[in-house]
Amino acid sequence: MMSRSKAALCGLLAGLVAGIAMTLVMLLLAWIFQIATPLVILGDRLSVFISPKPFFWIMGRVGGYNHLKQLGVSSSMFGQILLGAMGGMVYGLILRKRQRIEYRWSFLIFVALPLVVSAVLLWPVLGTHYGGMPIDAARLITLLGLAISFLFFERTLVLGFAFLTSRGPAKTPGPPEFTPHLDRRAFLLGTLGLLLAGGGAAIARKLFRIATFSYDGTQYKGAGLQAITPNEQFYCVTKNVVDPRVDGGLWHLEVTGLVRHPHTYRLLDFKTMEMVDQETTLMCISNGLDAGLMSNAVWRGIPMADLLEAASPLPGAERVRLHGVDNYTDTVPFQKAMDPATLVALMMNGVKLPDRHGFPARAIVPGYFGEKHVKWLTRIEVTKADAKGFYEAQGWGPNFIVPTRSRIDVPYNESWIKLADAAKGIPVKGVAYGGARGISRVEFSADDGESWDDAQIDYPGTKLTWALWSFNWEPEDGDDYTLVVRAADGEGKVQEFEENRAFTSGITGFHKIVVHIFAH
Ligand SMILES: Nc1nc2c(c(=O)[nH]1)N[C@H]1C(S)=C(S)[C@@H](COP(=O)(O)O)O[C@H]1N2
Ligand SMILES: [Mo]
Repeated sequence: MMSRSKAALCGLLAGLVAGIAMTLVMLLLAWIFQIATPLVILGDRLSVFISPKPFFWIMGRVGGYNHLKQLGVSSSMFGQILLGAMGGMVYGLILRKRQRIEYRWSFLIFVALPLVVSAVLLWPVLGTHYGGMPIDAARLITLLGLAISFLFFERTLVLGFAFLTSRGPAKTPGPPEFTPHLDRRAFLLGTLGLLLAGGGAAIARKLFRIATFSYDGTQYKGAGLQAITPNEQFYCVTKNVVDPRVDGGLWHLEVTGLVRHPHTYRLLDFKTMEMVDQETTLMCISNGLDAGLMSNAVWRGIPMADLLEAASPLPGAERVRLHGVDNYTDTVPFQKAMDPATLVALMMNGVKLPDRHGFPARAIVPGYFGEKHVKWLTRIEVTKADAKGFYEAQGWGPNFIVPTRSRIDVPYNESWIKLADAAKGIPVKGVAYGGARGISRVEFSADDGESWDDAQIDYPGTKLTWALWSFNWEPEDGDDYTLVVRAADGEGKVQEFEENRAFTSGITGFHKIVVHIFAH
């Protein structure tokens, strides 16, 4: 019988290599078939348990959402390889006592058991497929992917361990101890592990290149801002590490839940349906007073009410839960879903939705924070009052209606401007947004809100969009000025700092900048 430490060590090495092989398989499944793996959906699953305050704290500690995602993926990767190595060690110790384990036992322990455990733990996020497979099919595909990955782990472990510890050619009888023979085998298996790790790293690099890190958090603001945001510059927020790139043929849209006639639409079905064009502004709930997580586009789509009515909602329908193919969900009140301005949008500024903005379909819910505008929409589920979505479960809200906000885009904060250059006035410009209430008035102050003047509305937009404003400011002396803007929504209500509004319902207040006018 081999020594305990040797059995453990051989198991550890075989488990380590098996863990690496399994991770490589997962990366391949993600890269080739766009299958969801624990590397990313574990993060989805866990993040709903972190409420916004600690979430921001952690995000601050690791340096932003992108770093948090990278940390999540890399720790999942190292975690599962470590777990694999430990599993291998246990396997080695058991084998030492039993000489051999029947296949059905190793299958049970290293394939069936992890499959059941991960199915239970990851159940709510299994219905994910980055190629746009419908949720129920995606759940099966994800499970299949897990089964294949675990099978690779099990085979690599069992064969690797046998390779390390087998007696080798019949001519060298006796117990396998640390012989040159074993050393060579350990070296070979270790080399295999390194090769697999290299392959994994290569695929991880490919995935990294198409990951969302390069564009998640894109803002739109500042000089050059246009009334309609060009698609390439539209702000972008995503929870994903790699965003879906939906195959229009695989994808479909379901209308389910509390309805008499559930319905499934294919992309082609929409070709013959009546569409509306609607300019609508979107703003993220976490948009800071001076930030640009806000943009405006013309969306073309089908009123959600048309799809809901065709399905005949049942009594008790109080909310509608919208599902993306990326397991993202959010809810809106049933009444809001039935509002004629709530759309299932298929086009953005005259072209089909860009992938990162939700191809082939996204929800447009005017006046509600960006969260509700679910991208890569694949299911519209009519539900009862207590239904919750991804960020709602995290603890955002309870108020998701955009409060009136305004921003100064030009000049920039901390600008230095010569008094002589200000003789003809300094153009001050910006945006104002009143949710789905429109903007009726914008006022400007150059003295930190002591006195106010009416700004000019250059682009009024519609009730559902921002307005663009400007003011020709003529400072008389060299001084430091605090410029402030405030807007009134379409109902005449002036924007204010809402003291009792939780930050999880979006912040309120006034955008201020400091401009230095100097005489010489
Ligand atoms: N499926 C899906 N929809 C989503 C998200 C997401 O991560 N997945 N992010 C939401 C958030 S937080 C915002 S602010 C908006 C951003 O939309 P945009 O990237 O098209 O500007 O999409 C929302 N819809
Ligand atoms: Mo957002």
